[in-house]
Amino acid sequence: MTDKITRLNASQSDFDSALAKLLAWDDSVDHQVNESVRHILHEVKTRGDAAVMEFTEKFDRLKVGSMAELEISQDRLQAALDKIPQDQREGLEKAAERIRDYHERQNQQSWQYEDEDGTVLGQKVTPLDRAGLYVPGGKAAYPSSVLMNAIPAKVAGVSQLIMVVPTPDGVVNDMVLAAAAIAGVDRVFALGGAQAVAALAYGTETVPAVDKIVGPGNIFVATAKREVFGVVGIDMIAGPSEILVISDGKTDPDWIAMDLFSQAEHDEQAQSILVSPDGDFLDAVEASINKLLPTMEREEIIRTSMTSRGALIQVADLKEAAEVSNRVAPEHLELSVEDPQAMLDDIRHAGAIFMGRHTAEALGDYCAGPNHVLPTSGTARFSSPLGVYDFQKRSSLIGFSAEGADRMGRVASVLARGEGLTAHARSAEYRIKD
Ligand code: HSO
Ligand code: ZN
Repeated sequence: MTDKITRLNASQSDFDSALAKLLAWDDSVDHQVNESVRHILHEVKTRGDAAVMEFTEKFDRLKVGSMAELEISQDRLQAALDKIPQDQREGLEKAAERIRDYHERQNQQSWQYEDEDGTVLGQKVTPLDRAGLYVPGGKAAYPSSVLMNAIPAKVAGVSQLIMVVPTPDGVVNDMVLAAAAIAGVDRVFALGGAQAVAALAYGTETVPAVDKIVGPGNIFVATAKREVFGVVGIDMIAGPSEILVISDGKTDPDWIAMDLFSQAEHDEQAQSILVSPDGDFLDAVEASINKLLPTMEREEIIRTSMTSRGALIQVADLKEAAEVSNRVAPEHLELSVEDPQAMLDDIRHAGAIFMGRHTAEALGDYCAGPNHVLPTSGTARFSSPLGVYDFQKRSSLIGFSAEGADRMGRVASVLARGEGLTAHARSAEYRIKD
């Protein structure tokens, strides 16, 4: 390795600023991108299918005579499922089963209770009517992400799940279509970019408008999602993948190096950090990194990610390791230690926590069961993995008995008059017994 991987020590005087510098990344939005996304959104909103077809021809070099040609039929999804290698089909099916089992436990229940006046209060849980799932094309077209986004939506009870996936030059990814078939996606359109987000948000003659758009995408997709937020819901704006490993120094250094690579290989901006109280172990992992890197298919991406955003951090003990991790609030946190349960109380911010030496983060990406759509860039401080609850909403239930209306009507009347809102007050007062 020419560039060395950053080495920090939590005891160094400038550790705070060194850590802050390490975590910073450029997420500034390009003015040019904003402009062109706004234009695309406006065109699709006002001209519907015609604009979507024009942009698809321009950006994906895909010319069609009608929008219907851009819909990928259920038969085509089934054909993709039949076409992919048997081991891939079984892998997707096994993963889907585990993801479904896990997410079924997240289903929220409606509830009601009655107070002493016989007044009923509660919360009614309702799935979204329609959700849209954006699936990127090209090198980030992950069938596993189709499962991770689509299954919670279906478990939540979403009646129509509409997927969009760009097919530049008409090239489709059969594994992505197979995953859509397994997850029970209702309709699929060969669309991408800001025009696909616009079609889902505003609806066109052919593409139904959805209530929420989920799924990752490039800068155009992310910008479009930001712009349509409010018209529809969105999930989150995903940053580059991250992993932070806390090790007690007793795991095979090759395992740890490969776990760091597993997120570094996603892209050059991905971030892989190892934290350990054992300085010799950090040396051993660095040696493993240098030994294993030339064997990697994505060597250059991993090298760039590891040398520009990776770090090996020495701490005094596992307590301090947890403190450093909480400051990073990583998307993925591996506790590669003897007793991970004992560390849990100290861990406050992480998208997903992988417990123990045998728990490679990669298994969580595919088939453990929990979702791999996780908060990135420190947002685990205030947000959670994608789940069933992202496809459900809650309505409050309020049903006053005559006694309740009398008692609480008096309270409401006083407060309403205090706010100077007479109609509110009188509306409550009509129901007060004389
Ligand atoms: N680690 C990625 C998800 C993924 N990995 C998909 C492999 N395929 C985001 O956390
Ligand atoms: Zn991954």
